[in-house]
Amino acid sequence: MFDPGQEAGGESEGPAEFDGWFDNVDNYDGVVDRTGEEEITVQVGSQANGGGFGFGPAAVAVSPGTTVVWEWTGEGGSHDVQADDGSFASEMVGDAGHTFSHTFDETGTTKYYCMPHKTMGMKGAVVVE
Ligand SMILES: [Cu+2]
Repeated sequence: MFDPGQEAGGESEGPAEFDGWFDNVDNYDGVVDRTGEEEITVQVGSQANGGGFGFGPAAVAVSPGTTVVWEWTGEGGSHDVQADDGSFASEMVGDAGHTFSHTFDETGTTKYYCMPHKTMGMKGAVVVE
């Protein structure tokens, strides 16, 4: 029979709900507040998840209208940035200094990941509030 194990309870440490999205993301350290800025930068290929396989920071909060610029570190091989809901997708590249940007106009949470390293924990989220 199915064993529910230790799943009872739950975390409620903030307004953002990620439904386990960050369970295997070892550089997730809460939602970093970057609200009130027109443009912010998130690193692609931060040291995490056993190598250069993280987004840094993994989760950020921004204000509506903010442009998020993902900047490749050149670590961890080739990466991409793909919205879990399909709302944006970058090309797959490995070059340090490459950038991809997306402007978030609507409030809500957008999860995203790197396709080749998703199962390793290369995942992030942008919370627009
Ligand atoms: Cu990657």
